[in-house]
Amino acid sequence: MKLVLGLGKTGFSIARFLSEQSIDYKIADSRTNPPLLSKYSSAFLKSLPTLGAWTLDLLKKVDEIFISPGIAQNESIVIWAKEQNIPIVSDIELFSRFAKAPIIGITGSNGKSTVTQLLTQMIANAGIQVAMGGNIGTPALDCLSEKTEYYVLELSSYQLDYTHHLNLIVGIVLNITPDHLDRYQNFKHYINSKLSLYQYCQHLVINLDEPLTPTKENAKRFSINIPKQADDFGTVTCHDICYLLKGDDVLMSINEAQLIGEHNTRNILAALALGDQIKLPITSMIQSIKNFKGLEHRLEWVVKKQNIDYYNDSKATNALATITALNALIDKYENIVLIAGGIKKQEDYTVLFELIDNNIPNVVLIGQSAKELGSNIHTAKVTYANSIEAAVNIANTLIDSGAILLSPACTSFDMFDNFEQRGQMFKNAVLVIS
Ligand code: UMA
Ligand code: ADP
Repeated sequence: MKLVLGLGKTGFSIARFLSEQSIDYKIADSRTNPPLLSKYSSAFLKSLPTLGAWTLDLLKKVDEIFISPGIAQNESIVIWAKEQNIPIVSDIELFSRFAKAPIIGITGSNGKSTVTQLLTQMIANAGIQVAMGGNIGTPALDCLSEKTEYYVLELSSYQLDYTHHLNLIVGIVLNITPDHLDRYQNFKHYINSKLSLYQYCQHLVINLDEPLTPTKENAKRFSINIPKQADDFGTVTCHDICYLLKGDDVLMSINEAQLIGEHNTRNILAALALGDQIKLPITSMIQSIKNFKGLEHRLEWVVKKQNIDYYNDSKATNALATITALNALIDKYENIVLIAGGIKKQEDYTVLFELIDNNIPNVVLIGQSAKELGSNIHTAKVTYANSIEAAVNIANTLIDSGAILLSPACTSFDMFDNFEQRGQMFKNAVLVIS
């Protein structure tokens, strides 16, 4: 008997898959009302879920556990299962047992979704059947199809922690910065979790600018700098224009891409190196880069109205993400109004405050942390607003040309359901401006 732990997207997809395979399972969630309960109950009447606090009873007659990534390793059920030597397996490992086409794995602290999406588009543009899933939103098992020629999976450290067997044709660890430290004993454990991806790869892609990545032979390499070897991807800046390079060959000017910011140049280089490892034609990859609009809510250009460009970066829920967005726009615009605020994270915002004071004339603050953020901004003019619509209207009165950027550096839960709703409401408010 298998035990499925968690009744979110992942647990649901595992239950559906096991049912289709006629494999006996039971399913449990520590929440009394997990998000997919009603959907599950109407689809799989035969195996009713056990809800509420974990009990030892759950492990009776269980020979293998399929676990959701949201369940931490220090949960009692995980500790008991380990004591009883019951294997604990991620949906990713289960997926890889059944996937017939090659799998590409993408992990890292930042940029995973952008690179996953761009690479998927590159593969599709080359006329190859490709399926995309994992941490990006669609559980891997929901992607399984006989027709697929490549799978592109975004992998979180949570998923990697419960994965011990995986066959990747190529994989990448994009970058590693402190994250999820509530789930890991320390940063070193998080680093090891991310780097574990490389042990599953036939071919590797390495970011030369990430010092935490060990050098590996036979890896395809990229860096924001001039390539060191003929096969490396990199950039060169000539007369203020940045060009993408493979070795000495100029591929395109970065101005031809719709993605902006140095972080996105790195993401593009990563996608190129991954695509090159599976021998996608360079010309078709270049076309995909030019066509790629990026992901919603990540430094997403919304519209230009009366000389003002509006950007929605609602996904920026921490200081570093907002720093990244500002750095991408500061060189492009003389006048920027930043709309920020929400629930502040327990992290150091000093660098963000300095960046604002040195470069941004106007800030409009919303949400629970507005006053606290405002008290740390000294040079920029700070205005407070009590809704996103009011923030947009105030921002509009502050400049005649330039950019208005929503990049909150905070989570959204004080005023919105999630960052997606915050971004959508920002866009709605922008679009009604006359
Ligand atoms: N939970 C319980 N009890 C349980 C099971 C879960 O309390 O029995 C809680 C967890 O602590 C967590 C939440 O429920 O806070 C959701 O966990 P889950 O594992 O049920 O989540 P799923 O709905 O299955 O979604 C997961 C990923 N979520 C997490 O890793 C937390 C989704 O990534 C992923 O898109 C989906 O599988 C499909 O693969 C989301 C995410 O936030 C976007 N990922 C983190 C990130 O990107 O930083 C890692
Ligand atoms: P992830 O899926 O890893 O969360 P996304 O592609 O969704 O990453 O991007 C989320 C945010 O992370 C972006 O809005 C940007 O602020 C930041 N980001 C994206 N790519 C990078 C990168 N290569 N390096 C640093 N920060 C990045």
